[in-house]
Amino acid sequence: MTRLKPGDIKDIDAWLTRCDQELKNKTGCSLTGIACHALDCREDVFRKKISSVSVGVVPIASGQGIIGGFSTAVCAIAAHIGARAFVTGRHDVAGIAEAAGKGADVILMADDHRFVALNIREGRTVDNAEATALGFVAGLDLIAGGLKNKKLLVIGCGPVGRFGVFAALKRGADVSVFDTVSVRANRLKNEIEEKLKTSITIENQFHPALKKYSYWLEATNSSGIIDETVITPQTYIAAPGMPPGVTAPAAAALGNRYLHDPLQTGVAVMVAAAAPAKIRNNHG
Ligand code: 2YC
Repeated sequence: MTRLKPGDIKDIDAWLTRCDQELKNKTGCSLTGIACHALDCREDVFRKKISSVSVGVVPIASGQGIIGGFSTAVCAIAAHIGARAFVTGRHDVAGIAEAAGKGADVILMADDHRFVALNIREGRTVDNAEATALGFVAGLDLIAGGLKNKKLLVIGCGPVGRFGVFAALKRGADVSVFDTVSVRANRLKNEIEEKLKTSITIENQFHPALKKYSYWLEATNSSGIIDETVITPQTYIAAPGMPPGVTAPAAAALGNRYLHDPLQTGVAVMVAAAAPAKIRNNHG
């Protein structure tokens, strides 16, 4: 799992104000709208109810330790979609106890291995990898005018790519996958056949594959693997991968056909998905 750097998240507050406009230009939705689209819940009802949800963000000092600005950024995103969010003064177990003592319904915390939203009332956990995949596939669905029957290439069969395949299949996409480690792609193909009784295609060569698809979910931890030479006017990319797999010139060439952020989409979907069921279960 890629570990964010303070430099990746230093402008979250500024970005959040700018992002809703950018997202609306691209998808027609704000960050809250993307989260609601990802979870198939009505945004108007969600917006009314989310303010009743208390979210405690707990810094975790284990392993490689606390990332400067991480908890503050996570808290700002949770507040931006309307939750009552706070960062605990204490970290680790003392922080978890503090959050619970302050009435948090949901606790957000990340160590070196997992980043989860834990609903302590319902005993439910939402993982950042699944939430990120749901959010970026929802965004791609919006910028692509619907993924149903569209051929989609998922690049990277790690946790985010794997959840991305499930999310895209659920939206009716015709999914293919590529991974530099072929056993990962094969394992995912077998899992999809077992669990969903449907098949996905494995692409074995990266650049020849890119030429065959207009819709890509880039979910790798490889920097700069997609440059402007492979971008066409028909290319649409949702790119949760960190560090960014799409170069700056390629992102400029894509314009509104490109979605990427280091944390916001995943956290917005985590908070929405971890919110009490009465808030989410108002299907659009
Ligand atoms: O500040 C803290 O509490 C640290 N323990 C946070 C560590 C986060 C490690 N994970 C990452 O940097 C990213 C996540 C944002 C999503 C996947 N990896």
